[in-house]
Amino acid sequence: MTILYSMIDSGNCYKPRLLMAKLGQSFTNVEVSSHTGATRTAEYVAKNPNAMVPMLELDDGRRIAESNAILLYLAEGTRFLPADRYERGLVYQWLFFEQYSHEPYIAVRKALVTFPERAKDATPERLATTLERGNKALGVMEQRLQRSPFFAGNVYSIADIALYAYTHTAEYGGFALSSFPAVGAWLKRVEADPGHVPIEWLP
Ligand SMILES: N[C@@H](CCC(=O)N[C@@H](CS)C(=O)NCC(=O)O)C(=O)O
Repeated sequence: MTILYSMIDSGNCYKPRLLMAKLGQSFTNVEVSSHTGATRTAEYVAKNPNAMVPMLELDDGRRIAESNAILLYLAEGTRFLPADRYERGLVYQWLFFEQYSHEPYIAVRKALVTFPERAKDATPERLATTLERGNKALGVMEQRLQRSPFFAGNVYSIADIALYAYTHTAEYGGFALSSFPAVGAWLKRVEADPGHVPIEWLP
């Protein structure tokens, strides 16, 4: 049985859960929470030296980490990864954008303001930087979504899953999604795609 090591309130971990739900792929979910230090135990670090979730373990014991790499692995040959070379290029573009220009600000700001163990890191400077850069990322998304229903073009792909994971909870981090109407409309389109499940969903 495929195993997903994941944390229930993590957007990065929600990405593969959402895709596997949509694919109807069966898996066992093993909760490994950074809140309790479970990502840093010797047993877990032996499996993932980067001490992070999510991590996927295949039936034969091989493992793959990094949420967007897991999405690419699972989406191979499905409707969630376009066959067209240019559209695939766009999927990669938005997956890299998510990790470099979006998640480090939008996900991190939410963690700073909502996770008690991160309160000590929530300095005024950090809160200001994450707000400014997160709003910049939302502005880039807004521009794209004014011209296209989904990130890779006309159809839903794993780029939408990757960007939905932390955008849909961005308001908990202090971002005003009402300032980004095309992003708001896209969130609804993502939720309307068949087989959508919320972040709390477990197999
Ligand atoms: N680039 C990684 C980031 C994963 C990540 O940040 N995971 C967090 C939970 S959202 C984690 O495991 N943190 C472990 C810790 O803080 O001890 C990915 O996309 O999978």
